[in-house]
Amino acid sequence: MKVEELQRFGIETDEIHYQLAKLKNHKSIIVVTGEFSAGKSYLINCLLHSRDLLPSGNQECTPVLVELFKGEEREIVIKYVDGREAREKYSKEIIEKYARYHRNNPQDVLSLDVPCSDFSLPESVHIIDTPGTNTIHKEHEKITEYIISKADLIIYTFNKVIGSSDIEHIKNIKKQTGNIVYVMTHADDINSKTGERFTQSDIDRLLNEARSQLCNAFDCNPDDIILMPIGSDIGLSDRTLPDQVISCISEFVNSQSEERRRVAVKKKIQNIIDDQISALKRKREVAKTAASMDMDALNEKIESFYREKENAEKSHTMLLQSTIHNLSTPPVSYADSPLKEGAIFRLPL
Ligand SMILES: Nc1nc2c(ncn2[C@@H]2O[C@H](COP(=O)(O)OP(=O)(O)OP(=O)(O)O)[C@@H](O)[C@H]2O)c(=O)[nH]1
Ligand SMILES: [Mg+2]
Repeated sequence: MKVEELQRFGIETDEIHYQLAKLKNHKSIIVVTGEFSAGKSYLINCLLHSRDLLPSGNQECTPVLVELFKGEEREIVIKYVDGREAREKYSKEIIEKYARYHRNNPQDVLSLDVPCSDFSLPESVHIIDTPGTNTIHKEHEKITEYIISKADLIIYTFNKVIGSSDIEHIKNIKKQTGNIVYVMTHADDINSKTGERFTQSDIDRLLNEARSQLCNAFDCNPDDIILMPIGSDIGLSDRTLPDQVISCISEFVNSQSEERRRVAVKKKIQNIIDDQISALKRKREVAKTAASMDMDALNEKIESFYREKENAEKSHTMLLQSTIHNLSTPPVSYADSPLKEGAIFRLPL
């Protein structure tokens, strides 16, 4: 069965194409998320050795997605929610204009593509900064939710303490992926009790508290949680902690063997199909209560969908292989970025 044939069952094939193209292009999408002001943007700056690459600040700051990747710093692509794109000559001012929240931000910008010539992460990585959660800007949260569904790895940041709203957010992330690395930011803060910088034992105590919060909430083994501290300010000069985060990202990327990537993509495609089955089932319920609707046609659609799905499952590996092969000229938009065209149209903004 060809991917396009799934359209007959109302399945959004854009997303499937995107997943297959990502597999083919060996691209790793790493999404940095967490509550507003947790330190997401500053963490990325620290990892990329630049104090002011991304705007950061004490008030809600990042209003759009910012995708950073290895590339020549020639231009910045601005993507709009309706799929339009604009290109600007690369400059700090352009990043500042779009990636810092102010009252007059254009409302319809979804993301920026920012190349970095000096990129200290593995070459296949595209690291994405996101607007913070737990704010009054619900549209920002929608953008963040959307990009989390595309992530291979989530870096979940929190400022020293994990609160109940963090737990809620992490619950939602876990519905999409189990690949989460927790990063406790502000490990270089001043301890208000002592007036001195946090000592190693202060940091260990905070890490232990966060670990037990996560274990209690998700009923998991403490050893299964990957949790590391960072002080993004001191980290700009003392690379001990940032290097640990970079090693962790590199290890993740290296662990993504072809087979594992295939399994992950297969799971994502399966989820897309299962979601559509659930949607069809819901429609059937609505149809039942409405009584007057064409039940036979709807039932037939569901039955035939199940049949097709079973067949697809049997030959899933073949489907993936042949589809990847057929994608020798994939729609460039999906290969380039998770934020383009079809995918954007379906953003529930
Ligand atoms: N000393 C220190 N300051 C930090 C650290 N992380 C963030 N900050 C500061 O905390 C403030 C918020 O950091 P941001 O990186 O803007 O936070 P954010 O999570 O990107 O915030 P939003 O974009 O609003 O969601 C800024 O003033 C940063 O300089 C850290 O690890 N150590
Ligand atoms: Mg930010």
